[in-house]
Amino acid sequence: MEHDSASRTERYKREAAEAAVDRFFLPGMCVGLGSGSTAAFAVRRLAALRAEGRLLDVSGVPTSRATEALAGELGVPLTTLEEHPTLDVTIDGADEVAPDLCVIKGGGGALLREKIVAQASRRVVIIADVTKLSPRLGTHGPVPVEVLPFGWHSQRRFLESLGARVVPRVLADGAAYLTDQGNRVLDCAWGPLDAPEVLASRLSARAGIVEHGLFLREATDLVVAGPRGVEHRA
Ligand code: ABF
Repeated sequence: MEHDSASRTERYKREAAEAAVDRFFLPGMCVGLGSGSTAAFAVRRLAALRAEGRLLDVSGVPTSRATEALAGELGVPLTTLEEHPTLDVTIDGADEVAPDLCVIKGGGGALLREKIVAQASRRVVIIADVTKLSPRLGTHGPVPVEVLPFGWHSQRRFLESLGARVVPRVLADGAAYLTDQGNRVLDCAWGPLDAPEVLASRLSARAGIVEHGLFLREATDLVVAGPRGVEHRA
């Protein structure tokens, strides 16, 4: 019996992840392993299938140290983009998904490696629970922006000049949150975005901004789970 919406959402995350692994991971593949709690269900599904003797020749490139640790703990074979510069498919989560499959990612802080792995993949399957769906990017939350520690106050000023409300990401104890690369993350709230492409190009052109969470061309598929079951969109 599910007592609250949180447990329902967790079930939807698991259902979307498992459906995506079952549909898109095939024997012999080199795959991208996303970060966050939804993507963790995908890693667990791959491990479960391996325990049944399936997909034993699938190896994965992790998009974060946390994913690397989880995969290692579960015995999922890992590889690197150096060994496999092109991946067959990546399965990863998102913070927000628009109807045109543009997504916001980075809530988990892994956006740089996630975008590198996504752009190295022939297919990028976003997995999400129905709460992540959004009519327009920016409706639900901020756009994470990864910046070098050198000069990050200038980036904050720049982002505010573009109209964002900028919140530097910190840990529970108030210390600066640092990505796996040792960079800072500025969570930038613009509200619903009129022209995400224009914003993305302005962010990409700024020296000191390492990456941003607007993934506008990466996703090829979406597997979303909710009260009406699991749906695949391409
Ligand atoms: C990663 O996990 C990030 O790109 C994204 O921000 C986050 C989503 O986390 P969760 O699946 O826990 O909601 O994919």
